[in-house]
Amino acid sequence: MNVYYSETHRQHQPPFEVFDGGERIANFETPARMDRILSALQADGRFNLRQPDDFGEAPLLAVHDAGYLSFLKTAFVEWQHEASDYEKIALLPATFPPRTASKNIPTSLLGRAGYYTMDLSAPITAGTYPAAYASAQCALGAAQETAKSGKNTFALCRPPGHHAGKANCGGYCYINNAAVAANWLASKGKVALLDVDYHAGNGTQDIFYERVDVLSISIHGDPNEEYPYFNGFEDETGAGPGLGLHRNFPLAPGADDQAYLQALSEALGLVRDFHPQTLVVSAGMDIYGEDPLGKIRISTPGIAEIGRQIAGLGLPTVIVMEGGYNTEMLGLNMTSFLGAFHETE
Ligand code: OKP
Ligand code: ZN
Repeated sequence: MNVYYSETHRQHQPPFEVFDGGERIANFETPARMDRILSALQADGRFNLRQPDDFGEAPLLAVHDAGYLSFLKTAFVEWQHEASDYEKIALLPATFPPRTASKNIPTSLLGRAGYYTMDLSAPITAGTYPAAYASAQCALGAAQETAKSGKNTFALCRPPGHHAGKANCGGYCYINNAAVAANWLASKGKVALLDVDYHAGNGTQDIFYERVDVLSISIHGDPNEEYPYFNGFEDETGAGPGLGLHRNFPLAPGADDQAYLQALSEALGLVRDFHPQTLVVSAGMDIYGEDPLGKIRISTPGIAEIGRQIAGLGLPTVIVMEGGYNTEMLGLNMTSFLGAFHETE
């Protein structure tokens, strides 16, 4: 299986995030995550690394707001002119719009930063835009190969993407890699996007909520209890022409392999009924029982079985890397997930 990967992700290494309670802590989303996956792929022997072509900015602009992307691109340099020495390393706003906010987008940098940011886990550093851009190119490279050959591909994306909406970053995400790939593929035929990361894919939901040509489904920790809190409820099912074409499967804290596989089987039924030409999977390994950010309890064999069930759809599939923060187990969990996608190629 070909794996689309760029070393450019290393330019993005935010030194901190701000946790609930206000503490600055080391960022959970690290380059070391990729190193673990790369060594596991290499040890497995059935994967070939590929550098993606450069598809340019147009496919990113096709899912993200132009003002948002231009903010992402220039924010760090602008920040250097106004930050104190302590703050220079990363731009992280602390003021966010309430529901009654004006339609105006403030002209100042901090005003725009608050407007385009969802939380305190997406600091913008010097290398953030280049890394996020390269990450999206990996998803596009994988999508292109799958479209051409019908083979399954793996986009080893970092930073991840599924919390990035049309006009927001947040949750370690800046550009929605899976959405960029799914939208690119949608010009060739219907696409289903299945998000199995532990956290609800609110950015993906935002992007495809009214679309008829993309079915989006997310299985995740119940947003009553879990980040990102404000999307991922069962009653959010799409809007306008896309009504019925978004689905959320919230799982209770402590959910085990069996509970997960039951929700998955219902989700896969919806995918089958939609008759997509291609499947995009947002693959987050933070469903693993020992993940520091997760509260459900999926085992490594359970992760392999989830992969097997999805691969059993027999659809040309682009697997896009999302989260997973038990760095030590990330390599094995990811190769376990990918295992079945070889056999059905
Ligand atoms: C990104 B992805 C927990 C705060 C969580 C951000 C989590 C982002 C997860 N108290 N902060 O979906 O894996
Ligand atoms: Zn996650």
